[in-house]
Amino acid sequence: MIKITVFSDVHFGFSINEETENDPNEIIEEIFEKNKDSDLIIICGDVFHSRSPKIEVIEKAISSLKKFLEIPSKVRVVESDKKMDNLKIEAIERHLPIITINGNHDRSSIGEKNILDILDEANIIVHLNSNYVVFEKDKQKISIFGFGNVPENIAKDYLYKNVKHIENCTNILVLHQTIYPYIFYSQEYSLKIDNLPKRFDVIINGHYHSIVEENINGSKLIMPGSLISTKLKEEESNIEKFYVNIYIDGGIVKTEKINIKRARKFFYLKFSKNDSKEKIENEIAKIVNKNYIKKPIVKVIIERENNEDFSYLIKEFSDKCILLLKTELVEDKKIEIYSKENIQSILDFAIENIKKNIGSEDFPIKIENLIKLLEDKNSIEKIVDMLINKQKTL
Ligand SMILES: [Mn+2]
Repeated sequence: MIKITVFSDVHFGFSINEETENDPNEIIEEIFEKNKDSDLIIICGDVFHSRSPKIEVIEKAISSLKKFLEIPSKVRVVESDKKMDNLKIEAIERHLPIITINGNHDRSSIGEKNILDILDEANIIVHLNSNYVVFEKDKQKISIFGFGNVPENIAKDYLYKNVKHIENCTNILVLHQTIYPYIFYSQEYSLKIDNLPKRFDVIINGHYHSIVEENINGSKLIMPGSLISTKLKEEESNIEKFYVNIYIDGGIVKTEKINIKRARKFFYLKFSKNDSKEKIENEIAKIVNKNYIKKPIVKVIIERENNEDFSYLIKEFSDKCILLLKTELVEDKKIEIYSKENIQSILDFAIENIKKNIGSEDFPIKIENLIKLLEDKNSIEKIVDMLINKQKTL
């Protein structure tokens, strides 16, 4: 049996404050402790939060990933279209291989070296960029084709042009793209669940920060989700974090999602201008007064008509959560909302509103006529005369 441990969107280097700096490292530690019997590790992109991370971030990432390298490799390399010297092959066959691809965050421009290429050269990872590697263990062969992130509009064409399916293997495709209908934040996509390449036993996709497991066209589609929350928007709130183990035995593929205990929870609360301070405090307390392994991140958006200061909330809850506060100024507009059906034209809407605001009874000109006259610049004199009651009718 071959066991592959898959996780995604580590985002090394992303942190809200010092307290969250080690979140990816602690999660990887948890994954490592529970999966020392794995044969392969796959990280599906966004290993780093930026394409040129700071030295300190790289160091932290290496110290985290290095743990896996203490585990002896149980696979051997059968073939690959990736340029690999003897040292590389020796490294893969010496310690547990970590396969990576680029995400949109750690992708570099064409021809430019990238941090994952450097870690590959240092034999810490096996970085795939439109390459495949066939591994073998106990006479079972699996081919992994890694497709690093490309702009969404060309993803489908580019993938079809490059993808390689290898015969007599269990075939795994690793991606980091938007796949419709799983849209995370960008609306752009060219890949859909029903136009993914066929004949792959497993398709693993990063990018989408929440777990997905689906069977499509005879393939298992898995999106493990991210290890940490980085967008901090509503769609990323209340999401449990997972990694996935894939077991391949005699060509039969089984997957298992495992909840990450040490993932930091993220909550999002939005209050309208009519919500009282008490309500806001109670709602926050309701969320934070539970037991968490790590202090949760709570983003609080408060709508107000004035510059009321809510920063005391950050202090008040500082021992229970990391509170991210945003007050949004909203104007108190007294314009009535008209449903579309009730408005014949923008002009009718305007006339209606002007009438209401100036009290048309005392106004010397009918508003409808005023608007008509305004269309003709030669009428200005006429309008003035009517307004000062010099002229009574049109
Ligand atoms: Mn990501």
